[in-house]
Amino acid sequence: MRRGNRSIPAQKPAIVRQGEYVSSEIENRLQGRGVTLDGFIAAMQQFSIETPSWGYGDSGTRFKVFHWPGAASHLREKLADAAQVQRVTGACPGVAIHIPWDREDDWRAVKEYASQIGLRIGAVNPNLFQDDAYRFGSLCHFDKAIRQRAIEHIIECIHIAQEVGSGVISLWLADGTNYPGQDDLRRRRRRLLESLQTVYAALPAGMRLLIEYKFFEPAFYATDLPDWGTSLLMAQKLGPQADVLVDTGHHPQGTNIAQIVAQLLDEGRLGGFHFNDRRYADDDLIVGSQNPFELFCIFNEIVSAGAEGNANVGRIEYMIDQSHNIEPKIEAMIQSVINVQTAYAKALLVDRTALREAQEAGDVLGAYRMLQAAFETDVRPLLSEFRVRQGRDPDPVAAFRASGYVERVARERPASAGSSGYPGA
Ligand code: LRH
Ligand code: MN
Repeated sequence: MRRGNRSIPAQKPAIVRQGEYVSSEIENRLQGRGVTLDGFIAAMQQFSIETPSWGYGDSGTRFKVFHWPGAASHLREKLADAAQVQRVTGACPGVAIHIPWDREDDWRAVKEYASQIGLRIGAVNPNLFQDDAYRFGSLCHFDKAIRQRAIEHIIECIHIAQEVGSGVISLWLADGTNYPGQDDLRRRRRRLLESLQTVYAALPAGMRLLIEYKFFEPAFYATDLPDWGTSLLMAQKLGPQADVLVDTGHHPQGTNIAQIVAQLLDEGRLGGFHFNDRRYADDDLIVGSQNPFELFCIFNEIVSAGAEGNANVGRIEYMIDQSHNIEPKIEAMIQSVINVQTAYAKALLVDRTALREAQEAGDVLGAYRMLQAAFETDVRPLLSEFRVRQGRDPDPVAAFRASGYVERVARERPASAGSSGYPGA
């Protein structure tokens, strides 16, 4: 089978019969919770998550960027790697891009190349944090000319999105101040709103603007978009095409992100997620690798709202935003997709009727145990069954390792072919 200019060995799905993975005992337990195997499989089939182009290139910390042999260094290599993740998981046909890290001359050719290898270009991320001009901010800068420059970059990204067939602009601002008094916080807020209104007016019908927040870094006194409330207020002032993006690494320690998700769903303004995990700050580690119960609670809020017909649930953009500084990048992405599928699968197994009864009977621990029972259910057999029914290997990581892709690209791709664009890479 040929894809682009490289032959990818045909995937020999392991000879596994349908229904082999899910014993009748498991199926009965599901039934006991009001869940059918077919219903579970159908829900998993509808779930997809975007991978970030920047997760395939070299990345690091301010201390060091380690170069990974064969790491993708430009968009087509990043897409080729993303196609591997899609091949073994079937859950991530979309790839988010970052401009200018992924800038190309012919976006139609990129769209064509992506579809040839079974992908589509997802969210377009403007970059308003790497230009010298943005030392004091971009859309909040006190100099109107700098704000205009930033607005023009976002409008360029809107045009790129139109060319590649993407319906999402995913905007994060590094804007903020480092010292009290450095700038007037109310005037910055008004500049931000005015700038965003100019951007919003440039959005074609149907295109969404997702407003990401982060409580600190690189600003260390005040960040102009520090929390979900500020992003929500801006989205509400702008209009229905603007929503809030929740990056799971962007909250103060101890924040209950599941509650933020519940609130945004109830407001109908949850635009999407940048999934990753952290122990300390914005660590951008593999989602679900440090606190899988937190991720489960987030999906529990989404499934609960969906079960009650919440319309916002069908409009959530699921995306991964990570940097793989020491671990193999493609395998890390596959593991991330598996971890998200696992959290979602467990949330689908909550007995919602019994949970509601326990909640409204004040049965505190009874209600808690409903979630605990779902979280502690080993969903691997169910996910294996789901993958086998799609003609895929039940174990995506094993399937990828068996492909020899990593060894081949390490041979084929010139060592320092150029920077992935990541700071310091
Ligand atoms: C900022 C952020 C943002 C991206 C960047 C790569 O911390 O989460 O979403 O633009 O990481
Ligand atoms: Mn992010």
